[in-house]
Amino acid sequence: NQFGIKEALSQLGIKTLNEGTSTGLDCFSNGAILESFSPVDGQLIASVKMSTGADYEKVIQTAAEAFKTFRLMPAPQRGEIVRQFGDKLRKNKEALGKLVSYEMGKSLQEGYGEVQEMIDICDFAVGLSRQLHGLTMHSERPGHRMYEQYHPLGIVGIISAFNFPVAVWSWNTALAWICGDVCVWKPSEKTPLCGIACQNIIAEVIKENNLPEGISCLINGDYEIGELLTNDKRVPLISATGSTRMGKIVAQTVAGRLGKSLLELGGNNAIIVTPDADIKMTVIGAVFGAVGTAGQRCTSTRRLIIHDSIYDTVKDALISAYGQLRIGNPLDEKNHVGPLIDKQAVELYEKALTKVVSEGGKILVEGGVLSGAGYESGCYVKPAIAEAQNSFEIVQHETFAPVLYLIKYSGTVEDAIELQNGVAQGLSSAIMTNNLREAERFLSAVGSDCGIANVNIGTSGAEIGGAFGGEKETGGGRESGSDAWKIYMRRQTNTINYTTSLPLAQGIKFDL
Ligand code: UN1
Repeated sequence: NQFGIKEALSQLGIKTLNEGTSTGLDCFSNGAILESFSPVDGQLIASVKMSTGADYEKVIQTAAEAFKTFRLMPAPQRGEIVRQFGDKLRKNKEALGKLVSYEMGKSLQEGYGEVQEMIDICDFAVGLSRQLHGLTMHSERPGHRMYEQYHPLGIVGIISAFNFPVAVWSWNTALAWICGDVCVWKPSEKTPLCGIACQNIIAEVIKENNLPEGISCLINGDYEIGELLTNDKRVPLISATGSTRMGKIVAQTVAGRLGKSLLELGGNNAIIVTPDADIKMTVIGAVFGAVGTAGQRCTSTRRLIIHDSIYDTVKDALISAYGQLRIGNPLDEKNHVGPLIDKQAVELYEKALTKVVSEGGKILVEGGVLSGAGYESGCYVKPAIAEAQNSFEIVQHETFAPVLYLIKYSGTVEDAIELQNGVAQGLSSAIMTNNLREAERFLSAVGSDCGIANVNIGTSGAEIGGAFGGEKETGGGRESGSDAWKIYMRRQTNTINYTTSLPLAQGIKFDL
């Protein structure tokens, strides 16, 4: 407990055995026990009761009941609730950041960073609660007014992944709440305690404001409980973050009942390094992008597409930077890289390294699983670099681990862009160059095909103010900033006639 985990758990209301339900006032979970082990030290942190089908039914009814009143609360007042939530997050930033780091395994700084993203989206949402604007249009008919308005949608189902166990939930909820929706969250079964902690924080705000508890609901369990949510006609929007495999199932299920889905799926993000790149900046951006969160961000840098004229310089600089990485307990701020989420992730990492070699790749920085003192959980691996071809099957595939592929290009920036776009995913991308023509081409209609395209920064670390998401197999959804709020509302076009006659549109005459 040298890192204050016990205090953090107690501050966040985490017990040895937790109820995984709504705010806990009316509903209790009755399902099997889900144990949460830390990848940091392999210890059991606490357990959570999973939700049964009957629990799920109670939760949805509680949410539906809450929606009836919450949708009537003026949006700026809902913004005030989100403001109070942001304030509570500020007070709990240290404890929640620590829990994220301990349960998920990312570095403490990144755990705090994740909570900061939650605070930022709350601030963003508070402002937005006075700006849920529709347009007014000029009617073609005299004495008519036409405008559009946005109404609350209903219950928003949120399915989130282990890698951002708290932030992704808040990107959705902060917007959904100011929009007048209520939320039902199924967090990853790998990080259930982060879910309980968030729910405890918002439950306090809801109680202090005498609001119905169903505004924020939590269900814990595996894919089966997720399926109840995605199949449920009472849930008009499903926001799902995770693998492309999972996303395809969710998309088909939700489309089958003509519901809306917001998908944030896999990435296969590349940085193009042109002859005009600043090498020092490139190395910092690439190393953080590849080894930050132990390569488990959907925005992690997986591929570096490097011009052959500077290939060796970049390669040598990377090898030397990797030599300085300290791998170990992520709560200890002197370490750069923490563990992978679990042993299954370690296996996939090992398989990727074997596969890249079998396909003809060359290992430049040796990987491997660490053992011995401090590595007892068996989840710590060495970040690796391999020289590869973009066409390799393993390079085409997103491996959620710190494996970076170096790909050489010769010729022009167009050749590099073709490689960068030559994968099934389309989340994040970047170019390192001081050449204006190259940068602008990369950002043009014939440039990067990703939802995020950066110049002279890496692929990870998107800010809250922009819309976050990607194209192709990344799923097409957009969350957080810009006008991402619109998916959480239903749009209505209204035409009002304030005359005593009824002229028809399109000049149609219909005389009786
Ligand atoms: C994710 O990996 O699921 O841009 C989200 C970033 C973070 C969010 C990543 N702001 O890296």
